[in-house]
Amino acid sequence: MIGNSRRYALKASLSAGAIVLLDGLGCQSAEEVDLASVASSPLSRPVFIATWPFGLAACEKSQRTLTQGGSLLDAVEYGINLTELDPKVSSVGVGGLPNADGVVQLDASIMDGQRQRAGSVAALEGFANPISVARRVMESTRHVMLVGQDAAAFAQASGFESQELLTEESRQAWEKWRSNQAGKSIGEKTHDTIALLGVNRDGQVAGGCSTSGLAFKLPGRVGDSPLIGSGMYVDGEVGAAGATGVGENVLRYCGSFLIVEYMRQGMSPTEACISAIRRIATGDRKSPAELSVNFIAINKRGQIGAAGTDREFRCAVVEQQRSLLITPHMVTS
Ligand code: SD4
Repeated sequence: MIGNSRRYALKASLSAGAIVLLDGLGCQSAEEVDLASVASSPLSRPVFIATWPFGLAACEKSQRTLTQGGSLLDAVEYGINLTELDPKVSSVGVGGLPNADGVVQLDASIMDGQRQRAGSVAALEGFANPISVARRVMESTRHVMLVGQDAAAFAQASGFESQELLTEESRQAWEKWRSNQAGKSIGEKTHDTIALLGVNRDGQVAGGCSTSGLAFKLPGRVGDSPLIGSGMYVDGEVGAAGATGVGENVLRYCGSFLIVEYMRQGMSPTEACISAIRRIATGDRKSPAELSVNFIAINKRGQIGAAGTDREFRCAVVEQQRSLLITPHMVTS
């Protein structure tokens, strides 16, 4: 099951160009548009793009943060915080589905294209906003990545408050999985990371991503999201990319870094996303439809792009006053 994104996507699956009401997304309305109609030239900066329909409220929060005088990094962080704190999103932060032991372990990363700074946390337990902890790692240590119990100790020492992340709903989902799972593999379809990328008026670029990872994963498993260059990457001279899907299929190819490098070589953001998916499929000798890899990208001019292998994949874009829900380019064969 794909939980939130599929539910939200169904609510939003009206014809292209329609103004759709998006109950449960925390935002008023969005225009559903074809990728082609918005991806051929740069949008009006500042522009934010995020994975999945729940990314719309996050992008709107990012935009508001800039309008209210916040920095681009604030915008990325506070936008993602909104999703992390939404217990209805079962793949990020509070309410995220737990690992096989019933423990919620979160991964997140943030990156600033101004000076190629980055911070990340992996397998973090007990803190609702891993993106904020990742930012703290970036800004107040000389390191990039902290993991597990030591990341939690760092968060505690940095003043973040710990809390229970398992909700009644996510606990019940875990109980159900546990009672049904004998002989079955990990539920690969229970994933929906938020990756959020932004370019401000001056063409500065930043990005972040946050996830509870694959539901019912092995304890200690780390996905692509906190690995700089895999789940997310920013290059201040080029643009940024982010991923959602099965992390194992993204991190073996440094998927987001690959997309940024393709853009550096002159590809549009969408072409770069498609090329990365094809590269993964070729390397794995599999059909793209078997991979569950989905990407968003933006270049520093404000041109956006997206491509994926999951039919339900959608992304959200906010530019100035417009909120858009976009069906990315599908790569299935
Ligand atoms: C992971 N890529 O941990 C994440 C999960 C995900 O959309 O994207 N979900 O593998």
